[in-house]
This record gives sequence, C-alpha cells and structure tokens, in this order.
Amino acid sequence: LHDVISLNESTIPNSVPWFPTHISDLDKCHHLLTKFEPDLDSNHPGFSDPIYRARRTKVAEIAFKYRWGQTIPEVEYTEEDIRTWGVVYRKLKELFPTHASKRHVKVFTLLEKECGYSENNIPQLETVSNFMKKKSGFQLRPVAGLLSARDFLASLAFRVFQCTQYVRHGSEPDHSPEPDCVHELLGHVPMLADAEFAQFSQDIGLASLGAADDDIEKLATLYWFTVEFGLCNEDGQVLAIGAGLLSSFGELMHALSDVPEHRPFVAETTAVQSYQDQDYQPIYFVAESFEDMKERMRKFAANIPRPFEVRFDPYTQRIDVLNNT
Ligand code: NLE
Ligand code: FE2
Repeated sequence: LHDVISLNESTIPNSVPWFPTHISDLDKCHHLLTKFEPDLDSNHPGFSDPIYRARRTKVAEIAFKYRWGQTIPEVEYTEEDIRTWGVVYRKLKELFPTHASKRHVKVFTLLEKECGYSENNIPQLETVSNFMKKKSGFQLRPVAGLLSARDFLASLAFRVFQCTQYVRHGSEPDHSPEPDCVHELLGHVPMLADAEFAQFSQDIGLASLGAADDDIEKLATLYWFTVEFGLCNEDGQVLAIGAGLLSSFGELMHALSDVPEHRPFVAETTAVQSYQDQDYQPIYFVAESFEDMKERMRKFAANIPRPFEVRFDPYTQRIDVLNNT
C-alpha cells in the first residue's frame, strides 16, 4: 500500500515542523513552559518557601542532565515530601475502588505488590519505568516541568512518558494545577501500564508528529479531556480514566458528582472545547466506552492532513515515514 520513502528527515517537506524520528531525538524535545513555576508565579504555594524552591531546582537538575539510554537517577525524598505523598495516597486509595477505571485499579494493586507503592514510600522513576516496560512497553524519562504540547505529545509516539520527579507543595495536597510525581505515579503510570491505554496514548503521539500548530492544539485538547480528565462508562458505571482526576482526591470526587457538566465524548467537538488549567474542571467528557473513545479518536486522527504517514518500528525505536501520495 505504501512505500517507506526514507528515514531521512530531508525527504520530509520543508513546510513540515521538525519532529523526532528516533527515540534518542527526545533529548532535543525539552521546551519547557514557564507556567506554574514556583520561582516565577506568586500564586504558587511554594513561591514564598525558599526551601521548597531550592529542592525543586535540585530535582530539576536531574531532568536537565538526563540523556536517552541513561538510568534515571534516584531522588532522596524529604520527610515533608513523603508526608505529602502519604496524605494523597491514603485518600486516593480509599476512592479508587469506586471512582477509578477498572484498568487503573488492576495495575495499582500490582504496583503495590511489585513496585514499592505504599503510603510511606515514593517509588523511584527507574523502578516504575522498568515495571511499565514489562507491562505495556511504555517508559519514563525525567522532565523538569510542563513541556510544550508538541514536545510532550511527540514523546508519546515512542511510548515515552515525560515524567516530573518533584513533589507538590505540602500546603495543598488535594489538588495541584501543575504536574508532580504524585500526579504521574498515581494518575498516569497505572493507566499507561495498561496495554490498550498505552496504544491509545501512543496513537495521539503519532498523530502529532509534524502536525500543524492548530492540529497540535486540538490533539493537546483531546489529550486533556481524555488522558488527563477523561471519564468513561464501564459496565454501566462512569469512572475516571484521566490522570488529573486519579491524582487529585479533591477533583476526583468533584468530577463524579453532580456539580460539573458531563457531556458525551465526540472527538470533533471535544477537540475545540476551551479549558482552564488552574482549578477543577467545570466540564468533563464521558466516553460511551473505552472502545468507542478509541475509535472516535482514530477517525479524528486519520482526518488530520499530513503529506506523509508515520509508523513506529519497535525494534529500532524509530519512526518510519511513509509516502502518502
Ligand atoms: N490536578 C492534578 C493533581 O492534583 O494531581 C494535576 C494535573 C496536572 C495536569
Ligand atoms: Fe498529566
């Protein structure tokens, strides 16, 4: 059907934005956004806490120095970090059986058995990454904060999840507007270790490679309302699949209450829904089923115009560029 035209970037039309074609190219995808930085944002709970800010800087160093293929260095978490993690962990563990997707619940049990997940221990990224590789082929790489949507989505195409390593400020455990390792480890990791959810996430990443800016924005919005804040019908019960909900006990209860608006997930309309990222969402999209969400997303992605197609080669961890004419 298609010819593999080349792995060489020079054969991709000049009008196409650069994208990584090998997993090691993710070393170049590190465009951080300055949002929610404790050093820059006076509303951040850590803004007037110099000790917290110094820790953040130290943990961020790991991400800045990290290169593909390296072992992820361990962080020695402070007592305060562990206390904050513990508070969130206890509350969420109580909520998961009734609020979280069955996919999440299943993996979470394994993480407790095999990966040192417990209320007194923040698991290290390297350990968790190895677990994920076994389960779904996803892996983690450390990142210092929020990335640009283009860089973040591109990594998903390689089944790489850019993962923060610092812990949220202890004064606001119930909800954090920015990602932190509580969010990644309790929200994203269990879902990404599910093989089908991993495929769904990678497909968003593949659709983003070389896409135009407005298509990146649509994909990032879809990512927001599914992978971050998605709800899904499972055997007649609406449950959370979104990591932003699965890591915030405040918002997890809010999302499944009667307070916010619930709309059916339709990729084309969800993709253009505006949202804020400071507080609980006022609107959530509910998928009829995970299969339905996947199918709608697949059709949406297939309609994004690109002068080529891409395919991930898991043996070489390379993107094959396929002629689409
Ligand atoms: N609100 C989430 C939490 O508190 O864990 C983080 C969301 C990051 C997009
Ligand atoms: Fe997230």
